[in-house]
Amino acid sequence: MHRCGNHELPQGRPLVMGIVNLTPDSFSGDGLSRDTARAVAHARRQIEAGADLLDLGAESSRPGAVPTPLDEELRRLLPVLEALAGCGVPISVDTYKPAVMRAALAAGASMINDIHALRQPGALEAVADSSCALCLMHMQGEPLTMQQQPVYDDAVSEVRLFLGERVAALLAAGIDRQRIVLDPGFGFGKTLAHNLELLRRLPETACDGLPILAGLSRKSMLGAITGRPVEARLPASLAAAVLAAQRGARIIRVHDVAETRDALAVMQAVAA
Ligand code: 9MG
Repeated sequence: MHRCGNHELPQGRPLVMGIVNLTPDSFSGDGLSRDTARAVAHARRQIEAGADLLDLGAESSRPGAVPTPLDEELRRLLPVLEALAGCGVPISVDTYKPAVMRAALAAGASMINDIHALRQPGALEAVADSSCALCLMHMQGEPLTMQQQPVYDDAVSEVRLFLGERVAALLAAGIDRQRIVLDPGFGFGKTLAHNLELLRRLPETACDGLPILAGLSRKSMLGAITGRPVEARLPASLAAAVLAAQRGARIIRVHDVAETRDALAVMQAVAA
């Protein structure tokens, strides 16, 4: 991904995307839905800690989550997005709703991060004429039920096939491939075994050399491995970030920006 709105992204090292969760979600202990000033302050701290990009999300996508109405998603998102205009780093907005995409782009978003990979009617049209980057994520099912019984013959080839089909749909809609980033969607309709196989074989999940975004921070797969509750998964999240970066992930989506930057800096120093 070389195009991200008007922003130049740093080259030569994995990029860290800081999560700004604007939902009332208490799962990862970071929900900031009710207070714009607190959310903006959190976002600014993520930038000071070294975030290369921010990802603002105003609808929970954790397992079991129910959809958020459009007006509520916009109410949570827009004041924070507007307050962060000109903050110096590209802002990604995590949404699958075309109306939110349009509003976010009008308010200055440089990337759309879509867990539905632009499959909603009108989504391709909402982003086609902009220059924003586009993250296409794989998910089996919907957040409400996706973890009930995920099934694959071969998770890696099915994720790759899906992402390849979505890339073809974007190219057919006239979208430049330089705008596209792919994501296997750790934890989205996957068992622990599926997630581990996807991480082991991460480079095989993306097609045509497109960049990969990996989101593993604090996820339940790390709880399943370590037995730790969500608030004690920082060491496991750092290990997962390094493993993903070593397998070529270009963007790592995390809650703990400074710690992840340090872990990746050690990895880079050893690799040099
Ligand atoms: C919104 N969201 C939560 N987890 C995610 C992940 O792993 N990737 C992307 N792209 N978005 C995510």
